[in-house]
This record gives sequence, C-alpha cells and structure tokens, in this order.
Amino acid sequence: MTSAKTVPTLDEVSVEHRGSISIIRLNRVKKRNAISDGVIAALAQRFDELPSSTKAVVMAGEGEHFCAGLDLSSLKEMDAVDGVHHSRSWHKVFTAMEFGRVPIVAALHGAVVGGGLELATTCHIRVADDSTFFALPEGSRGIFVGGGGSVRITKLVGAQTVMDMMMTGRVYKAAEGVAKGFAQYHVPKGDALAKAIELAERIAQNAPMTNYALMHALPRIAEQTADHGYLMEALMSSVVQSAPEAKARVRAFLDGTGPKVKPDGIKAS
Ligand code: 1HE
Repeated sequence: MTSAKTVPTLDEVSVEHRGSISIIRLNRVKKRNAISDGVIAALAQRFDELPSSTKAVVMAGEGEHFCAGLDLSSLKEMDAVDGVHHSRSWHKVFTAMEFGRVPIVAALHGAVVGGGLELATTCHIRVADDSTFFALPEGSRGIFVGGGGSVRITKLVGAQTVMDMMMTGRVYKAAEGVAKGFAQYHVPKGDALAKAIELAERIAQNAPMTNYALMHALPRIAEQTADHGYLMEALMSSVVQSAPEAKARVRAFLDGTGPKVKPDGIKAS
C-alpha cells in the first residue's frame, strides 16, 4: 500500500525539461511500465517538482508499451482495507495531476490497459499512435478498476462501453479506440511522442489563465446544473478576459497582427 513510507522509484519515472515543456516518462520497461506503489509515489514527486518554467507536460512510456496497468504483484498481499487505501492513493496522485498547474498531453503506444488507461485518461489530451490498443483486463483478473477509471473512463466513453470492456475483455485497436473517444489524435506508428510534444509546445503558449480555466473550470461546469454552470462560466470568462495578456492578444487581432483561424489551424497571416 502506498503510504508516507513508500519510497518513490524515481529511476522508473524520468523527467526531461525542454524549454516550456517537460517530458515525464514511465521507465520500467521490463515490467511493461506496470505501476507499482513506488511508481505512483514517483509520479507524484515528478509533478510536484516541476519548475515554474514548465507550462505543459508530455506523459509517455519507454519501450514497446505506454503502460500495462497496475503491477499485479502488489495485489498478492492486499486485504480489503489495504485495497481501499491503495485505490485512494492512486486517486490522490491522479487527481493532483488532472487538477494540477499544467496541462498534460499523453503520448500513447502499445498497451494502454487497466491502470494505464486510467493514467492516460487523467491527462488532458491523448495522442495514440497506430500500435496503441485500449483494454480493461480487470474483468478477466477478477478485480475492478481502482485508479479513477470508473469515473474518468466512463465519462469519456460511457458506462456501456466500460461494461463491455470489463465483462467481455474487448480490446480496442487504435483507429476504433480513437473513434470511440479514447484519444483526440491518431498518428502513424512511432509518431505519438513528436505529435504530443508539438501539441504541448502549442498549449504552453496559451495565456496561463486560459489553460487554468480549461483544466479547472470546464470539467466542473460540465458537472453542474446548467444554471450554476452559466454563472460559473460568466465569472471565469470575466477573470480570464481581464488579464493583461488576454487584452494584448485581442488587441493584436484587432490591429491585424494576431493569428487568424484557417482551415488548417490558427496561424499568423
Ligand atoms: C506485469 C504486468 C502487470 C506485464 N503487472 N507484471 N494489467 C494487465 O492485466 C495487463 C497485463 N499485461 C499484459 O497483458 C502484457 O504483459 C502486455 C500486453 C502489457 C505486454 O505483453 P508482452 O508480451 O510485451 O510482455 P509480457 O511478456 O507479458 O510481460 C513482460 C514482463 O512484464 C513479465 O514479467 P517477467 O518477470 O516474466 O519478465 C510480465 O509478468 C510483466 N508484466 N504486465 C505485473 N500489469 C488501480 S487498479 C488498476 C487495475 C489494473 O490495472 S488491472 C490490469 C492489469
């Protein structure tokens, strides 16, 4: 069980800083990046220790697979009480990532299964290369999701799809999985990291308050009644638009120097 005593296995979660972005990689290739307690603690530490220069993160996995999910060897000794605390320890770390300071872009390839899919759906944007496959083998292992999947994955693709995956062991290959909504981008095999870096660098250029509103306000508005949501939206949009950076960006467009929306993206004229 992850506790104050769990030693973060920092060699299994590497970090690389590249200007305005950081790349955090699962690096436990021999175990297909399966997530142990040490990995959870290391993820927490890596995100806690991001420098203020980091404006977006890419979450990736070394080797042939993004992540094989929970390290199943950790279940051997776990009783029911340990199980609750173990699940809650994942919730704590993944929620801190989801509602953290910077947006996270996941670069997916190979297995994105079980807790690996829970980790991926904690991220804000997902890029899947053509080798990616999505599955929830929990059903076949006689267990249940415990890393926030029943909330996050269900919101993304619906309870019926999650039920199907866990009851029948259904596996979604990249194209079908992306069409289902598991990822926003589908790229050729081997291209996920490059695309995720490109997107993270683009996201890092946004006004910080815009990214904050998207990460913190938007998902909460989506869960409120429409009436409450409209009020929250009005308050948030008022705060965001009053930032000096927003004023400068709007002025640039009105002066004819700001980027325009084109069919292939938002680009300088
Ligand atoms: C593992 C794990 C793991 C690999 N825990 N050790 N997740 C699963 O049920 C998925 C289990 N893994 C697999 O189905 C396959 O390993 C993969 C499709 C991901 C990759 O296959 P492959 O052929 O490349 O690798 P492999 O030979 O199966 O595995 C290499 C080693 O990694 C091997 O150990 P070794 O000592 O024999 O070399 C595997 O035992 C080990 N390994 N995956 C422990 N998951 C918070 S609740 C979340 C609940 C869940 O995530 S349940 C789903 C768990």
